[in-house]
Amino acid sequence: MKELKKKIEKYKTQFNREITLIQDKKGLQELRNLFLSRKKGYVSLLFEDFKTLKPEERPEAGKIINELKEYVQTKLQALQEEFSTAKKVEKTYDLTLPGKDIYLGSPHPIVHFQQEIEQIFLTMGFTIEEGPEIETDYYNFEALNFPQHHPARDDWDTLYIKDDLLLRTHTSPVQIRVMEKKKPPIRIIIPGKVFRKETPDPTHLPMFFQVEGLVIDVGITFAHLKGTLEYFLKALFNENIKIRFRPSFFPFTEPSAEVDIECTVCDGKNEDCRVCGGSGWIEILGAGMVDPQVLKNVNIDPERYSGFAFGMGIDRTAMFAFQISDMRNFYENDLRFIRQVLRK
Ligand code: 2NL
Repeated sequence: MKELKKKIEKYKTQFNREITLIQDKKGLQELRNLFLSRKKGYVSLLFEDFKTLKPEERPEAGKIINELKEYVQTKLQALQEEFSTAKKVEKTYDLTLPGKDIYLGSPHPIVHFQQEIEQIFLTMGFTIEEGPEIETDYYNFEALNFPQHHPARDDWDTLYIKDDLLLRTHTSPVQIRVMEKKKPPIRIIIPGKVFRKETPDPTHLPMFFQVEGLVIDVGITFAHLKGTLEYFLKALFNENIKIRFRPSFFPFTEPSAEVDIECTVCDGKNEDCRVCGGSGWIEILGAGMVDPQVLKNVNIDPERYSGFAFGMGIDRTAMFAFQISDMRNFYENDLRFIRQVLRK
């Protein structure tokens, strides 16, 4: 009897150890066979021992053998259920569902719009140039035909770093730098940041983006200017957009013009239109024939060469294109704004 109790203890310990090692249904069946198989299972063997016991010992022996049997059965049953529910969960996976979206970012609306502009000019054979954002008085004003202390400089609301060092107020200094280095033919655009001393409001910021363009060659006329800008504006807005040229003045071009497009919001039909103020036209570009003095300043012979130039605010134009009423939206970094696919 004592031996029987010891054996039962040993089997139970063995069972408890082995059940923790089971990985699958096959392992479960093997353990069941080891303990409960009718012929050679441990429980059956215990009942063989039972037969050798004295009659008075048998009731207690029978009880503890049966306890082990029940213990083994219950544990195996529980494990079996665990395996089948795990399998059920596995079956409920829908492998056709799309994965979780990982947000990878998107181009900022201004960057996107700038790239659209660049693409149109690249198609026309222009190249893209860049230059410094901190400039000298010479490149930002002097070379562009602004006389020293001339009131025209006041229109540019310049942010000065030192007497002779400033934040560029337009990207024109890059054109000057390119013309100093390269001889015509020149066909370039310069997109980039420019800076003005402005208090932020819906249509003004102290930093914004501009794109300027320059073409210099033999025999360039105002017709080339008109044709190029017409092609550009039709590609950027739409094929049927109406365009108008008005006389204007810039120190660095002569003659100069301002270029308007028909209001894309009201088509000139709403007297109270918030976008065009009821005029039906939106001012979009400044342009002109490069002043001969500017060509002289960079040692290009104005008797031999002529050219045209233009400038456009990227933020301002993007506001019309996307119909955004406040320029500050572009710089508030609200992802709900930035992530919107604003065009195409
Ligand atoms: C505007 C007007 C303009 C230019 C920029 C330019 C540059 C050189 C020589 C001559 Cl190096 N002109 N640039 C010409 C006409 C207009 O910009 O309203 N910009 C936002």
